[in-house]
Amino acid sequence: GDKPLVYLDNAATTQKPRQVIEAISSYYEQDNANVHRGIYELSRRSTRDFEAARERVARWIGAPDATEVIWTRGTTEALNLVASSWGMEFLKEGDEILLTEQDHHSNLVPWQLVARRTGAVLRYVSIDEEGRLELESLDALLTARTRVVAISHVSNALGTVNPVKEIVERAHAVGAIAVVDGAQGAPHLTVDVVDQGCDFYAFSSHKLCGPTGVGVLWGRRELLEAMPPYQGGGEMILEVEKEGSTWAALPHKFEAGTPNVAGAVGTAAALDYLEALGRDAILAHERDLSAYCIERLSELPGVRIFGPAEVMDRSGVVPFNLEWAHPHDVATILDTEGVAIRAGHHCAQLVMKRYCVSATNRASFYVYNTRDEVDRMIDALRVVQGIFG
Ligand code: C6P
Repeated sequence: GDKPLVYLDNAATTQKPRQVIEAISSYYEQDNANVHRGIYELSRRSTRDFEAARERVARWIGAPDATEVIWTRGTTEALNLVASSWGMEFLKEGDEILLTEQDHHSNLVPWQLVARRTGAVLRYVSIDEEGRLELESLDALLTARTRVVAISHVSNALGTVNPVKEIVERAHAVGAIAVVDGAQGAPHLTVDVVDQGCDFYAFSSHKLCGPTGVGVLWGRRELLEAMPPYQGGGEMILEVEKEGSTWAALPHKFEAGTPNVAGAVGTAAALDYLEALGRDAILAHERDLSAYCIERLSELPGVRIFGPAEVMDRSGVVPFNLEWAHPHDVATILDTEGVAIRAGHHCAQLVMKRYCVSATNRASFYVYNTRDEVDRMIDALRVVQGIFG
């Protein structure tokens, strides 16, 4: 269109800074070779970049050791890895998996699949009017049969920042492991997996200014050691015999096939970029925009805003509905005004069901957004109001 773009769909994916694009093209121009295989200089360089990126990620999330950092295609694959490998090995009939109504499908469906195959039972933590997990119900839901508690650090459909540390402690108290979907956490909050105490933490590079198709699973060493491989292939074996094989050491046991080396390099560049901005500054900026957005939205008639009223309990995600216009119509008209927001169920249909809506509008902010852009969205919503209101 002829209107300058206002991009407010950062929870879906972020735009890429020049530093990231240049790191990727420079890798392809100068260092490209397969990793961990060649005996020649170029492959050593590629392997060095790939492993340095792993170290970079370890620092970003406070992982004690980079060999606990596994490259995946993204959050979705990371969570499927845990459910398939850990779940299929350690869950049995009657065991309980505790999920939440708040979670993204990628932290629900893999566990549903494993439950069907193992006979494990699914339980759900409900959410209150403001989109917070109902932690009072944890006492009843966490039992000696609970083996896994899977939660998100931050909800993509509500913006709620969850008290992960407290939930992890309570999961551990009954002997369950805690799996944290950090897709909306790692890009926005300081993450320290040791302090948080979780057993697994997953996130995607593309939501923190990095490239698509690459992400991370961090896992606690003892658990990763005890788990069988997720996929078989090159890179992940020690010795192959006709009857079976032995596995490579961590992290390679979980990295079958040629990895996304350029993706790893781009991820490291993205983390350097964000670190230079400062993680506290990023979160403060997002919260300022959320607060401003909520304030400006409240000027409109018939507006319903989802998620916690307290802005310190949310990140840069503002879901809202307008009584007088369907979210898909809102997003379509906003698009003609040059404003990109997301409308739909946000892969969190349990959240939609909880609030009896089929869809919501969602504005989500990142480091480069401004208050002026929020104003542009409000102006565009006035155009919608002129048509439907
Ligand atoms: N949420 C959104 O618009 P992938 O697709 O694997 O990179 O991430 C999946 C995922 C998992 N958990 C949470 C909390 C997420 O927000 C997402 C991706 C996007 O909200 C696309 S549905």
